[in-house]
Amino acid sequence: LCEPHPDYPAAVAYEPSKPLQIENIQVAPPNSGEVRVKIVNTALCHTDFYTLSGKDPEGLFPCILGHEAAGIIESVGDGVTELKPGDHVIPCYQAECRECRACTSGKTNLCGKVRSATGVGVMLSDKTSRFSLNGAPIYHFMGTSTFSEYTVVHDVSVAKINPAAPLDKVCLLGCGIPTGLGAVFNAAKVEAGSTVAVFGLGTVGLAVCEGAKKAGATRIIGIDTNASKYEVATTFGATEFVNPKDHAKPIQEVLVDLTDGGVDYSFECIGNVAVMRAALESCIKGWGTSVIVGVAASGQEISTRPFQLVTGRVWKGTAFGGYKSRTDVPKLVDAYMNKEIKLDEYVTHNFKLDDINHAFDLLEAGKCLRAVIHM
Ligand code: NAD
Ligand code: AHE
Ligand code: ZN
Repeated sequence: LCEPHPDYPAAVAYEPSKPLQIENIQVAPPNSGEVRVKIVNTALCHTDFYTLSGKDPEGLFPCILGHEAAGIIESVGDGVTELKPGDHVIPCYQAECRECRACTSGKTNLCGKVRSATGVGVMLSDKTSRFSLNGAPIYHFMGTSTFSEYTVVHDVSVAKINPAAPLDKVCLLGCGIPTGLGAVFNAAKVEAGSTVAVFGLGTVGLAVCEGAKKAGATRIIGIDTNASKYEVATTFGATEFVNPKDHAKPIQEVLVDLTDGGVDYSFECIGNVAVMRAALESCIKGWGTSVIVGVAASGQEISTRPFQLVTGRVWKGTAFGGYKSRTDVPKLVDAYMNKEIKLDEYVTHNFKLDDINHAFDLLEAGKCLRAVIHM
């Protein structure tokens, strides 16, 4: 199985803000501690758009983007014992080695084992890429690079899932939906009866709405500058909406007035540092907690008056909703199979890999939630 591999299509990002190019690339066999995965479906997340924009300090070009996918193991490298060809998997940008200080702390999902390599677009064992085109290397992205029919990932970054699960739906469990749900359950720990504000009603924000509803929040206020998001957000649990464009005063003042002093929990799901401040300052004095989920561009910084924190508000953030990838992603797949969480409702478009640039255009224009690519 680990023989030289014929060429297979991938969408290559050659330069910031330029359309991806479909190329037949070479994907080397997996090295020790690695697996080669045939990607069946991949979706696009706003973070792919962010890195393609050139604003990600870890963005390297040429690279193969993509980190929200599902597929089947094609071959495994030496020393890989827990995965075999034929296993259905979700590649995860958060690894889980179960051995490092982070994994054994019981306090975080931010495994440290392969992060130094995935941040610079290579594999850990030899610090090189498995992707090339006519001998020229192409960088990996987030340790996943799922906009390719074949990809190579570290074995500690692979969640093995129920083979009965539809890959064109559970691919979404690679990023956005666990992030939103986990922001509610793991980061904020929203209680029944809470008032919640959700800034940004893309897939991540809608998953926050879904989680908040499940947690028993009674008011779920959706805030988005794109009013076309409100109707769908209602179906995910949002109970009311505020469009910042309809108000002359700062949005935090609007929310404080609407909620008798501020919300119990707020979530920033956009990646805008001014909105992060507004989300914090929308919280109630004494206990209000604001969770940063959005990813802001290189060089951006957050600020607020320290008095906001002195008076009891809490500012925190979350990556992948705090979920441990290999342990929790299979459980989320089972939750979907048991109809306990939504996935189908987030898929607004389906495309072939050749149409991936159109999917990027729709995401940027706010006209889609998740576009799923069928390889
Ligand atoms: P998306 O593009 O689908 O949704 C963003 C939403 O924000 C859109 O509905 C847009 O209209 C709205 N918006 C933009 N500017 C606004 C403003 N000033 N005020 C109010 N609304 C505004 O994106 P997504 O895929 O849902 O991702 C959301 C964010 O979360 C991105 O920054 C992404 O990079 C980040 N993200 C973080 C994690 C993590 O682990 N922390 C995981 C996934 C995504
Ligand atoms: N390279 C980026 C990092 C951006 C970032 O914060 N990424 C999120 C995931 S976004 C998924 O859509 C994350 O989980 N980060 C933790 C990690 O270890 O990367 C930048 O801006 O520097
Ligand atoms: Zn993502």
